[in-house]
Amino acid sequence: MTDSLTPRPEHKFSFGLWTVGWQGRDPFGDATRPALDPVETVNRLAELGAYGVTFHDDDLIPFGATDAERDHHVKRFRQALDATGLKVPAATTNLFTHPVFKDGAFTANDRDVRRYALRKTIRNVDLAVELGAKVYVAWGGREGAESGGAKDVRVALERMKEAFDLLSEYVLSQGYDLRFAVEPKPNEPRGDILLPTVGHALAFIEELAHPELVGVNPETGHEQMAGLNFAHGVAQALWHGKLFHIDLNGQTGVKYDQDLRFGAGNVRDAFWLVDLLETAGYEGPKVFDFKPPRTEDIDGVWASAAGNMRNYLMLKERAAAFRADPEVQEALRAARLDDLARPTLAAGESLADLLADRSAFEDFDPEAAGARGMAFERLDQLAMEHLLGAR
Ligand code: 3MF
Ligand code: MG
Ligand code: MG
Repeated sequence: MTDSLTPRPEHKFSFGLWTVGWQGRDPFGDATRPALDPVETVNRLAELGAYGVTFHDDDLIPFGATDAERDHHVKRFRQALDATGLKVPAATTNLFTHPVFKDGAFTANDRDVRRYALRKTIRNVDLAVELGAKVYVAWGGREGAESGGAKDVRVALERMKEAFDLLSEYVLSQGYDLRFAVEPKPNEPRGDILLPTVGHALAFIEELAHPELVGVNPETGHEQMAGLNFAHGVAQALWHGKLFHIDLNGQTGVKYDQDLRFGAGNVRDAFWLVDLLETAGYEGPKVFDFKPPRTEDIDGVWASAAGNMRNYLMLKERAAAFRADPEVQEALRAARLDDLARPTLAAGESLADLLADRSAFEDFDPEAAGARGMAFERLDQLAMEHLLGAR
């Protein structure tokens, strides 16, 4: 293994306790693996070269635990973090497993469920901050509906706003250095989930009382389940300054949520995503939110976990080679990416100047411009050759 393919903490790779800890229970079958002790997970992730670990409250502290049990679980976890140096860059709330959340949490029709969901979240926000988290992820998997009359979407969005405004007020009142990251998903487990894509979430955030405290946590498979281009969604989040966190995994097109390891599934989208994150200088944590398939035993779980990081690093090498190749640079110019980077009006030019510019319209030759080739195929073939290691 070459050194550049060895995961190290500075790569900021992180894993959810629920990922390697998934026991393989699915709608059709029972668990195929035993439960994994969070302390064992911390130790193994550190050995594999990860930077961090993230968790839902209930991954660490079983739902319904007493205060004494809670302290015990947190203490053991903290000791493992201290011993290994693994960080907790982010944390989140389980607002989807218990039957109380069957109709949602922040947007449940039942008001007492919404109040409980806020209290459960705030309790774990305190723990997240205690453990050093800077981001608090909010995935509203049960915020949605299976039928039209069951949810008044405009009213539910008002309740969702109320929840984020209250959470922001709490963080500000405590003086916490914590920001929220909304994780969009189109469906599963609900038939249709509110804030289904990165674009919906970005628009929602602008309606909040403290939009500066809220960004997005896009996930590969979630955007691809909606047939969307993940790299494009992430690029738009970056453009808005809203990429607070990212969940990476693999998915093969529009079907059930596969949660494959990163790089499996749509490898071309994975290549462009890594190229984007690396060239944009994204410095936040990169979380692998995958599920080791239920065919795997515990050795297969760790092989799958390691595969995420190695695939990222291989794609990073391939993307860097692509960008450094003089032929690619020439192909990028031929495809006129440099022209796209030039503002459409020249420096100092006004709208009136554009309107007076005959070369922009009266004397412009659309037939000639329409006949110009864009040379994108040559550029894409070069990308393919780098991706497949042919160059
Ligand atoms: C579901 C998910 C979630 C979220 C998590 C918050 C259970 O498809 O992706 O994982 O990522 O709840 O981080
Ligand atoms: Mg997911
Ligand atoms: Mg996720």
